[in-house]
Amino acid sequence: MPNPIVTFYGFKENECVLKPFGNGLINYTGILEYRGHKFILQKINSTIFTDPFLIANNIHLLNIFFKEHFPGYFFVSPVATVQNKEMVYLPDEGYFRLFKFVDGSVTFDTVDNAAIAFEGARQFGMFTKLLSAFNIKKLHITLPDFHNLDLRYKQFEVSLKQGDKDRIKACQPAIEFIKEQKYIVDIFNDIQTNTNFKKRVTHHDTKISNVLFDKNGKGLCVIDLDTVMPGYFISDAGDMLRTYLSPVSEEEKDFSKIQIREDYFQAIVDGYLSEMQDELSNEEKSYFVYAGKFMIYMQAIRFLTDHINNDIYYGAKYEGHNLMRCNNQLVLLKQLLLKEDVLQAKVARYITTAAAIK
Ligand code: GN1
Ligand code: MG
Repeated sequence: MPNPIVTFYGFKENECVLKPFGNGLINYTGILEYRGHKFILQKINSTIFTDPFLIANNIHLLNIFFKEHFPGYFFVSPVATVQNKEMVYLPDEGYFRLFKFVDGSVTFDTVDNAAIAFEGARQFGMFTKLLSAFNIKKLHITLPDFHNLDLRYKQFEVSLKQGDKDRIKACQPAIEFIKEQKYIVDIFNDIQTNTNFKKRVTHHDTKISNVLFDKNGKGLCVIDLDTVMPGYFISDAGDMLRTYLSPVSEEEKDFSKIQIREDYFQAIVDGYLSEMQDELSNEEKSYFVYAGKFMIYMQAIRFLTDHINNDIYYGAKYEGHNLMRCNNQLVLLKQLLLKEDVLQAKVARYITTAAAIK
């Protein structure tokens, strides 16, 4: 991608080398080298984020808050252009931003030891906790209804009426299983009117690859702040459970490798609550396992809906890719359901009064 965008940062285009980086599904991410310095260049997918300046504005506000209240917190903010802009729009090219590459940092696509799960969870917990005094009303909604499970289920139902007939016929078992688990949507709807649940600054994409670590496996910071919006803790805790509990990711085709590792569950709870213990109500904590069900189920629905709609959202690298991802997530969900009681017992020590366990 020869890119005139770099000239906005005062770089000489012919001295820049750009290579794709990471496994993000939505935005283009590249690593840019210029005169011995490394940067991350991202092009925002503006079909999905229809107003990327809202993202830039949110990140700007968070940066100001951290600088003022927690100057020691490591926050990766975009590099400003020569004209002091944090995002660049070029009519024929799109929306871009640049970050300094954090030297010595590493990322993981899967979690290979429980200490990494603890650290990842601690980082996301810290992010929300430090922002507890930030007024959530100031945040723009970059993706309306992003984690609205009720709406995701309705979109799935619409796809069953309007989507690809052959694909629908060929994935009946997945459709049936999702319908059978609809109680997960009902619980979400109850949460929305439950006064013991609070909306906080929520990351909404807490997969392990969104945490930067140092070479010794210590968490440095969280990245990918495009979906930071007001939300419930079940979004963040749930996506950690979805992506740290199993040794393999949503891309794994050999489902026999999908497992729920109990010690990793404990590490996520301990890591997240090491920061969030005093923030969450007892009732919220009692939904920790539900959080995993919520996010795995929603991700399965999103992948299946996309498969039925001919892969218009996530795209597909091979025929049936999104159906495979959906089935992978459904196996993960089934495994979680089998261990629900054992896992819930691991949260109990954090619940100080007799809150009902969900
Ligand atoms: C997308 O693009 P990426 O990989 O950061 C998606 C998340 C999903 C994830 C599944 C805006 O995230 O919600 O959990 O794929 N982001 C958006 O891998 O839809
Ligand atoms: Mg993301």
